[in-house]
Amino acid sequence: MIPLPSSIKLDSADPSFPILDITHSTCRARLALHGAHVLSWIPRDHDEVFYLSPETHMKAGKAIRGGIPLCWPWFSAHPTDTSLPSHGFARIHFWNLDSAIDTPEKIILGLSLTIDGLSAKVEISFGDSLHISLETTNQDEKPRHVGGAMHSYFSVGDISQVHVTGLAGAPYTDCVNTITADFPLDPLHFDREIDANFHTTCPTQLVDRDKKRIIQVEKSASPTTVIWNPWIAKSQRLADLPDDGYKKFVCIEPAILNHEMHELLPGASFSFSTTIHLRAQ
Ligand code: TA6
Repeated sequence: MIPLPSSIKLDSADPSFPILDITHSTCRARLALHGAHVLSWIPRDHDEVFYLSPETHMKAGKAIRGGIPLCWPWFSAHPTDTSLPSHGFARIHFWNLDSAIDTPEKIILGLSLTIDGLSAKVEISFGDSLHISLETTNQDEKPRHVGGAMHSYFSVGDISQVHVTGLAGAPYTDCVNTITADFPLDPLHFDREIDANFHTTCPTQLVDRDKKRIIQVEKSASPTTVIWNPWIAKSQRLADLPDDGYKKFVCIEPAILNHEMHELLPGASFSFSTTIHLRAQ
């Protein structure tokens, strides 16, 4: 383990599953080296931003339910080999912690993972806002196609009191009802399972009237934003989510879907990123 600044402690409650505990003047946060997975981010003067299932696995090889799962180097099912893990390798492997820097404005962590001829480097900045940039480099001798997503589970006070704006007019695919259309002008409310891919590069806002806050999700280099809430039946089917878990989160996911994948020539790199801001409503 590299030397850590005093603002970062290694939570060794489970030595087999290292978690970094961050206490900074701007925020508190927690990150698991497994998946380079943001578990928690509590900006100064705000409540917890992310939902973490009380029934999540926290062990090698199992995806964590909540926080920010990094889906890489593909999103959802692999485009050609369905025997490969859904949402890729990143979230089910331990990443190397390469750097940990404490500045007056933020904590900056650098982590890396190399697997199957592809190298990933993620930079995560915790401060008054949260920034994640995920860079892929093709270490293979042949061109490779790469996609992925930042599958953020945003904590909400009451699902009936939230809506998402910023999607007006965006072409979208409703994956539950297999409908493709342009999204209407009004906000997206949650009264059923929502699993939809919005073709937009615009920021989206999660407006939470219960918590009296607006979470703004900005992004770069990802053509799609996925919105997901499992609702009742799917919550009951997911073993790592309480039956009423759907009431407590909305996923807003900057994504590069399989049909949008980048072709990386040998040695080439590309990055995509997200920045999350909060403001009182
Ligand atoms: O959020 C989009 C999605 O692909 C949904 O279809 C749902 O499966 C969700 O990801 C969770 O996936 P996971 O593999 O973490 O259960």
